[in-house]
This record gives sequence, C-alpha cells and structure tokens, in this order.
Amino acid sequence: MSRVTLSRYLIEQTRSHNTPADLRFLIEVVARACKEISHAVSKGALGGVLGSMGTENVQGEVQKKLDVISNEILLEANEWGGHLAGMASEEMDNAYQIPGQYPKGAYLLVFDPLDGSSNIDVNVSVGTIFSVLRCPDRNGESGDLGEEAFLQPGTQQVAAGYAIYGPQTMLMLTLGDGVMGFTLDREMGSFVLTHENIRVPESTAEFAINMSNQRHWEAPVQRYVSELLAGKEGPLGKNYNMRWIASMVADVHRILTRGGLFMYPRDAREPEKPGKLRLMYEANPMSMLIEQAGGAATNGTQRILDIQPESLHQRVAVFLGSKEEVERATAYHQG
Ligand code: AHM
Ligand code: MG
Repeated sequence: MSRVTLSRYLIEQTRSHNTPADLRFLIEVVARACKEISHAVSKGALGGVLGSMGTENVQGEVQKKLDVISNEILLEANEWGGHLAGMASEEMDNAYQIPGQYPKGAYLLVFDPLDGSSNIDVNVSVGTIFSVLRCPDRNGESGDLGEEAFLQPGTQQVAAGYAIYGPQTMLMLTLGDGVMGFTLDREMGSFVLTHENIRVPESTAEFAINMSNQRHWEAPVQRYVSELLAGKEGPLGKNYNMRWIASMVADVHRILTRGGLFMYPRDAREPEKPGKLRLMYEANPMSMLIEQAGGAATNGTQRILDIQPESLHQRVAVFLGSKEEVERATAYHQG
C-alpha cells in the first residue's frame, strides 16, 4: 500500500477541494516547524532545554525554555514565506508583525507553541496547537496589523490542528472537511497519514477535569461531576472513569481516539476570568477539530466556535468531546 504523506494529502486536497496553494504551503511550514519542536522536546536534559527562562508571559505564567524555543521556531519558519499577514501566540503580548523585508499573505496564524508546559520537565506529552484565519481586508492600509484583525469567531477558522509530542509525534489536522491524523516517520522525516476521518464516539464513560479545583466550581459543574462520580448507583446509571493529563493536547488526543469529555470550567479562583484556557489558540482550534470529528464543544452556555472574541488572550470555559455528555453538561447550565 502506498503511503500518503502530509504533502501528498495536501496536494490532493488542493485538487479536489480547491484548497488554495498558499494554505497548503502554510500547513506544510507549520508541520515542518512542529518537527523541529518535536526534535527539541525529545532532546530533554541532553539538549539543555528543560527548566524555566526566569521570565513571565503576558498571562503572568512562568515561561519554560521550551515555550520560548518553540515560539521562535514557529515565528522563524512562518515569517518569510509570504503566506501570512501576521501571527499571534500565547507567548507574545501583541500581534507579531511580518518583518518589512518579507512579502505578506492572506492568512493569520495563531498558536500555543507548547501547550501543557508544566509537563515538559516530567517527560509527559506536550504539544503545539494552531489555528488559521483569513486576514480581513485592510482597505489598502499598510501600517502595523492590529489585534482586531484576529478577533474572529472560531467558525471563521479555515484550518486548525495540533501536533502532539508523545510516544509518537502526531499531527492532527482539519481543513473543515473531517479530521486526519498523521504520524511522524522519524527515519523518513515525514508525516504519514495513519488515521483517516477520525470520529469521536457520541457516548462515553470517561471524563477529564482537574478535581483539585472542585471547591471553586459553579453549581452546575458541581452537580454534573457529582453525578458522574455517583456511577451506576447515581442518576446517570453508569460507571465513569477519569483521566487528567494536564496537557490539553494529550487529553483531546485521547478523546479524538476513543471518546470522552474534557472540562475546564470557569471557577471562583479568578472570578473576572471565564476559565483558564484561552479562546483563540486553545479552545477554538480544539473545538473545530472536535466538531469536525462529530463531537461538540461549548463554554457551558454557548457553542465555543460562535463566541465573538474581544481580545487576543481571552479566556473561556471549555466542555468538549463526546456529544451526549457535552450536551448534558451544557443543559445543566441552563438550570
Ligand atoms: P499552558 O498553555 O500554560 O500549558 O496551560 C494550558 C494547560 C492545558 O494544556 C491543560 O489542560 C491545563 O493547562 C492544565 O491545567 P491545570 O494545571 O490546572 O491542571
Ligand atoms: Mg496552552
């Protein structure tokens, strides 16, 4: 059987679905950057890449060396190719401007360069999450690209995906027509299509939430999780299993593989912030992947992809995965 590489898949998409050539190029470049990040991550202590930088990002979180390295790899790979009008990242306060000497393109790339960074030093899976938007028409304006250009609801994403750096490095991708999974063949250096048209089972008996925050949750989440924990004897009449990896990529990857429900609700620790996770480069791309695989994603009250973002680093509560449980958790928020 001939192997379908990411490049071949993208060329076939260009032919059959009119995927623009510059979008194909963009995805290829992101994938190449992810290979480089995978390589840096895998070196661990031997590469001197573990530990912190001693700096904080815009969210006040301590930056790990690999957060910064991964961010730089993505910026450098993508800035010169002429396919982007700008970039934004978890690790940068403001929109990144394409340097003046390079041509500009039609797309915007938004990413979390290394998600789950609390897991880097303990050798647990981490990943890169990315989202691609079209740059709105700037009416001939040539100055710096402002944050407003990026503030588009997730329904406007033209592509989304993540790379997971685990026992295998994989790239999960959607161009809005299903979800494809590619595994990195390290000898060949290419991503090979190994998981076609991934589907999330509608029902599940597995959930993921950081239980240590229980006392801070709002009433609907308290009720829902207590029913999950009550198992067969409780109102839901079935036993549930729990997993929490603390890398969203790894938790979402498990859900795309065998179903499940992922929750990071808003809580009373920082009442002014609606949750921990970020809308533009965590929740939106993951929600597009999950919906494209037949699952659902809400913030408890509305579909995540319909939310109109108000700022680049906006937070959002997340309930995503198998449809039946996302719908149940969402219904509990309705009263
Ligand atoms: P990060 O982008 O700084 O790595 O934070 C996001 C991560 C997610 O990957 C994960 O789901 C969550 O934070 C874990 O949070 P907690 O440490 O509260 O369990
Ligand atoms: Mg993250």
